[in-house]
Amino acid sequence: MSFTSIIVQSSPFDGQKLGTSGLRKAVSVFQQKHYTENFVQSILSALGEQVTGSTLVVGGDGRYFMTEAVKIITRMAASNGVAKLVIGQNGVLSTPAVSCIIRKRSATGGIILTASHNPGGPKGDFGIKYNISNGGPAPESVTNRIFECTKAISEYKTCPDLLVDIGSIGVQEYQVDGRKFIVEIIDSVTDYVDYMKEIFNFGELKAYLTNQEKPFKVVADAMHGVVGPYATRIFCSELGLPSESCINCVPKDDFGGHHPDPNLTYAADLVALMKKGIHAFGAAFDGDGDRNMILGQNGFFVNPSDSIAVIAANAKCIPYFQKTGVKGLARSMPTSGALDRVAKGDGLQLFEVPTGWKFFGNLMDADKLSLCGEESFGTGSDHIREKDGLWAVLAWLSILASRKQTIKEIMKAHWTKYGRNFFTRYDYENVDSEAAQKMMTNLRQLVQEASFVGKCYTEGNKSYTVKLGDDFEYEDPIDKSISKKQGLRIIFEDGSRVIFRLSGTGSSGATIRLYVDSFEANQDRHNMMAADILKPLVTIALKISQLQELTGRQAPTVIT
Ligand code: VG1
Ligand code: CO
Repeated sequence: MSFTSIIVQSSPFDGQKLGTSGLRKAVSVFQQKHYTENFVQSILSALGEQVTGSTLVVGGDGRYFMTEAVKIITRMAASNGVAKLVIGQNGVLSTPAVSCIIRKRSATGGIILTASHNPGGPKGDFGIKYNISNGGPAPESVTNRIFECTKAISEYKTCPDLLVDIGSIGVQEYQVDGRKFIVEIIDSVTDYVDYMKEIFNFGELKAYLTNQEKPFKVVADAMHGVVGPYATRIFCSELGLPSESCINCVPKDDFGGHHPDPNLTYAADLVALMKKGIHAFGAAFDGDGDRNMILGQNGFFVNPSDSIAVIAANAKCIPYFQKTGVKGLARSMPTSGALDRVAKGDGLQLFEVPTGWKFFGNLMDADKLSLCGEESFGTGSDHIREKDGLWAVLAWLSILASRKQTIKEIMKAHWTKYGRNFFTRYDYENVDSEAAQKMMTNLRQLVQEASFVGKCYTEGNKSYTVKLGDDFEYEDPIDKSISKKQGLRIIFEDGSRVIFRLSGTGSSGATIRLYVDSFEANQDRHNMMAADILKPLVTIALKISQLQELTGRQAPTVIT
């Protein structure tokens, strides 16, 4: 079938700036005439000459407006000279699956349709991310180029009559403006699951999980996000677990009206289920499948900052790392220092990067980094270039199968060996933007004053003296690019840290994140609650920032 493209006149929309991870706005914003088209054209234009003859992977988390977006992308890609699109069946691909497929098929890049952990549905959020040829989120050099295109756009190219069937697996061939345009619809799950079978020993895992005398009860909660079909295939079809092991595994375009965010607040149902004590292992995932929460029996919570530290310390339980070794470790700046202790103990290099997975890619491509994580329930490795929720779960299950201990026992042994970093994050969602900006501006000024260092803050019987205050700045060790203003840090003499950042993934108002990290070597205190240990530091942080006075918020929306 042959088609002819047309040029549509358009003009820029304000604010098509990519945040921590792609462009995220309310669905109604994306539904405006030309809005999505402008952004897609900007991605394609930012590719420059690379676009001609390129192969792009396209897929998303199944949220409302995704199929419309796939249609728009298909028509525009054809008109802009893309040679081939690889699309998940019905448009469905998890974020880690996109990364896996880009690498496996040596694609030019990929477009991911998701607003990740943000709610979906007609009144929820939509989002578009662009990933580059290494499979990872576009670095700032690329996202800045896309943003510049959005500001200068005057027209876009599309092929309005082209209608691709995204429901049927197979290859379709079209002629567009005299060029061949190929669309390959692939099974959403197979490539990813095949890769997991290379990384982990599925035979051993199956034997451990389905042991007739002592079956290991697992529950995986997909929160109605994209992980559902992947989890069902892996846990039920491959590892032989009963179907009730997978809950909320039918994807819904509005995630059942919930936040598809795997934390103690938004995955409260799973926490309640785990507290019944029936399951030895529980996990939840976010909308696009790159985040994970790990829970042990009776709801024992594994803090994400600890999770990556435990996986790093036990990497030898995973066949992939038996082959590649561990080249180095990395965490985002606000993530607790638990990983630093593993790096020190095991003689590995540790990198501290700004928030957002895009900062890990260069280190991985340069063979300096194998395992990395973020406090925001992101865990991953250099097997792909995205964080990977199911990978994290399989990593934990491999460690459990190899050590034959419970999650709680493994965590306790880890703290005994390395000491414990207590960590908490307070999120204040949908705060008035001006108030949030004002708080950050005041605080930036304060922490950068020369007299700030040496100041002593006392709360109850605890005193903390400021060792350093700054606005975190990062120089990429590989391409030497510099990222400024990545979060206000207050570091005390004893190594405790208080960090303030504004979220870059929200779609309305501002979200303030307050992170608190404190190391405790004394084993007698390892069983205490993080909330109790960190209370003085939280109080000091609130006082220094005047958060409550400036925002009018007495309590955070979410505490991790
Ligand atoms: C948040 C997290 C960050 C994560 C990002 C994308 O960003 O803090 O660690 O990489 O979301 O995750 P921010 O700017 O809101 O703090 V996902 O799973 O929403 O793509
Ligand atoms: Co996500």
